[in-house]
Parts: sequence; C-alpha cells; structure tokens
Amino acid sequence: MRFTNRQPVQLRRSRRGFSLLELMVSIALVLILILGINQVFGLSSRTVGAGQALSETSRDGRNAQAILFDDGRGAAAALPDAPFLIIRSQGANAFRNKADLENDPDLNAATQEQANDPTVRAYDVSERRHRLDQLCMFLRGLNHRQTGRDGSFVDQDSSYEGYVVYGHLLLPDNGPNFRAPGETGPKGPSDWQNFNPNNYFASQWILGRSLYLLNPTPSGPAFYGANTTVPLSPLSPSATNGNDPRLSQSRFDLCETSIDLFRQNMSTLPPGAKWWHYLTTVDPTKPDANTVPARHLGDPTPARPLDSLGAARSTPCFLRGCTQFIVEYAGDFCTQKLDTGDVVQTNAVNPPLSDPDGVIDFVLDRGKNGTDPPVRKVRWYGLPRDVTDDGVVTVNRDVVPLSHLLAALPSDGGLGPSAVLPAWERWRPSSNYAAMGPDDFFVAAWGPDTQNSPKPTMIRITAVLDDADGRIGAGQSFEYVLKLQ
Ligand SMILES: [Ca+2]
Ligand SMILES: [Ca+2]
Ligand SMILES: [Ca+2]
Repeated sequence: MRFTNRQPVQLRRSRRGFSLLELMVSIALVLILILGINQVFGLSSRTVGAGQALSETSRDGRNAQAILFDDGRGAAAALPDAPFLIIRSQGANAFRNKADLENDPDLNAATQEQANDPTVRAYDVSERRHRLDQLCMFLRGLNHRQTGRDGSFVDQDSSYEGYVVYGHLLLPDNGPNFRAPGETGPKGPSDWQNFNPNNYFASQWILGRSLYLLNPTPSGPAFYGANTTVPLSPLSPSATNGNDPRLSQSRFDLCETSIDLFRQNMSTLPPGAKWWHYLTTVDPTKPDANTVPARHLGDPTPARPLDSLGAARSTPCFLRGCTQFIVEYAGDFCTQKLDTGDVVQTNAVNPPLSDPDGVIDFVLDRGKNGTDPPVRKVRWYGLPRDVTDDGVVTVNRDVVPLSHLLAALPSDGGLGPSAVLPAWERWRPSSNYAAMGPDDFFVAAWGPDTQNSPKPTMIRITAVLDDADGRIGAGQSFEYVLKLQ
C-alpha cells in the first residue's frame, strides 16, 4: 500500500514541468552559450579577415615589384637621350580611415589635438601625414597598349618607346567629378567625407601607373593627333598659354610622337623656360609656389555596361590602398671626404663648387646613438624626411635635397650658403625644417637644360599599402630600388 501510495506523487512530480526560475536559468544558459559561440566565430572571422587583407597587400606589393623593375630597366635604356626625368614630391594631411576620423575631435586631419595623435609635421610620414610623390620617365622596351579605340577595349598596338607616370590618381565622386586624394570641399570638415566619398581617406587612395605608348605614325586615334608645333606638345599644354589639352585627362594611351621627336621639340624652348612646371602642374599659368600637381584620372569601378572610356579609365589603377608613395634619388653628384662624409670643394674659386668624384654620394651611419663605428650607406636625396626617426631632420643623417647638403654650413658637412646648387633641383622646400610648410614641395627634373649635369644612378620608391576596410593594424611598407645606370 505504501508502495502504491507513492506512485501518484511521482507521477504528479514528473508532470509538473519547469518552474519560472528554471526556465529563466536555462534561457540564460543558452544565451551565454550563443554569445560565446558568436565570440569565437567573430574572432576567427576577424582573424581570417586580417590574414586575408595582409596576404592581399603583400601579394599586391610583390606583383608591383615585377612591373616597377621592368619600367626601371626601360627607363635606364631611355635615360641617355630621354627628353626629361621628373620627380615631384609633396606631402598631404589626411585621415587613414573612417575609424581614424571618428577619433579626432575636430574632424580635421591637419590639426593635432591629442598627444597620442599621429604627428602632422611637414617632414613626417605618419598615419596623418602622407607622401603623394610623382615619377615621370621615358621608357625603351616593348610595351603593349592597354586601351582600345572607341567601341573596343583593347588594341593590338605595341611600341618600343613609352612614357610612364607614377602618382596617385584622381578618382570619381559618386557624380560626374573627379577628386584629388584627400581633397576637402568648400563646406566645413563634417562635409568633407561626403564631398570626396571615394578618395578622402588615405586607405582609399590608388597609386596610378599611367603608361603611354609613343608612335609618330599611330594606327588609330592618339593623344594630340593634330600636327601641332606648340612647344612641349604632345605631352603637356603649351609653354606659352597653358590652354592645350592635358595628357593627364586623356582617354588614349597612345601619343603621336617619339622620344626623338619630343626631345627635338623641347630643344626649341627658350632658355629659362620652366618646362618642368608646365609638365607637372594643373594650371601652368600660375606661379610655381601655388600650383596643384597634375594627376591622372582613374576609375577602379567603371559604370556597367562597360564602354571603351570606362575600360580605359580602369587601366591606370596600379596599387590600391597606397597611403604613402615616396620617390628619392641617389647618384654621384659631389666629392666627399671618405672618413667624415663632408662635402669637399673641388674648385679653387668662389662660388664654391663640388664635382662628382666617381663614388656614389654616401652617408655615414653611426647607429641609433651615433656612437657605433661608421658604416657607409647610399645617400638618398629628396623632400626632407626624418628617416632616423628621432623627430628632427638633420642634413647629414636624413633625406634632404642635394641643395640643402651643399649649402649647409661647413660644420654640418656642407660648403656654406654661397655654394653652387644643382641645376636639376628646380623647386626646394624651406631648409628650416621646423618651419617647413605643409604644402612645401620638391621638384628634381633632368631635361634639355641640364644635358651636361650628372643624372641619378638609382631611384628609391617606398610605398605603404593599407586595407580600405581597416582589417590590418598598420599599412605594410615596400621598398623598391630602380637602377638607372
Ligand atoms: Ca584634428
Ligand atoms: Ca660622390
Ligand atoms: Ca632624423
């Protein structure tokens, strides 16, 4: 009886179900489990995303090397009789990406409110201070056309002569306009990203490689097809009124000229003509100091259905997420003391001058503290850059223009302020580095008026590649050295 008595109790208990408390506890447990699983999956997908972004940037950096070295060989072959070679260097303030913008109190990349903000000194290279250099070279060697005439995407044309420009591209906004990298609009900082939606953040920038084949008798439509005799055509506006069409806006990658014809064309320029100014700036009628560099047009995602113009605009897109593009040069331009690196005057009279000595100009590296035994390293010339990373630019340790080294005081290894300066350094920034302006730029241009001057033997390119989606902690840096002699 006792046994049978217990059964209803057990049955009653098993039918009772869950109490509210038990239900809540189990729901909470399930929620915790789901959150945990989410965390694990989120973490691993972020890891996969970062890994993918890293492998993408390293793949792009490696692929770029083959093309850059090929162009370097072409430039070396063309250099002895090339019409010109131009390096134009300039820095710009910009946010690395959206997250960087959102951390900034006044939404302005040119101001540094917080102690931990990336520096924006003119000679810095940081996540807020970027280099947007340009390199213009003539090439000898086989190159194929990358665009086609109207109604087609490619042509069979090829040529053994070419002209290539490396530099950041103008990219379309979501309307009809093209915007410069980091360009800001007329309204306040809160509108700048809206004004320039595709080329505002440094991680959106695209380094362009705009290659033009040269052919004096082109088979199809070419840039500047008219038989013009305007000086400097067909690669630039005229040297007299600046109104001719610009190569940087051209949809054709074929120019109706040759290296020889163009050099002959340039030889007719009057002495003192600022050919380099006309070839590299947007409005050549403006004075040197306040001109905007001429940038070529690119469009990585042309409208569908694709047409010849859209296809042509996509071909210059070379390196995506290129937040830094730094071009510097090296060679034998002066005589130096082997034990100190000081520049030696090689003429007996004033103004003091230093001739090449058969040794590539060098810098003595004495280690981080300046006390190690000196090691001789190639000296690179260019827009001032703090390569020793100690917060200041020093003439005899960092990258500076050759002019700055020559004109430095003898105690700093130079010849003094009256030194004869190199004719190919056409525009130099202030040598008072602390006071260097954010828009100060540097132009080194070898051309018809420096035929008897030494030319660079090497060009160093430093590029930093970043992920537009912010998946990697910092951009990856790549260095390429092109041997020109
Ligand atoms: Ca700011
Ligand atoms: Ca030398
Ligand atoms: Ca330094």
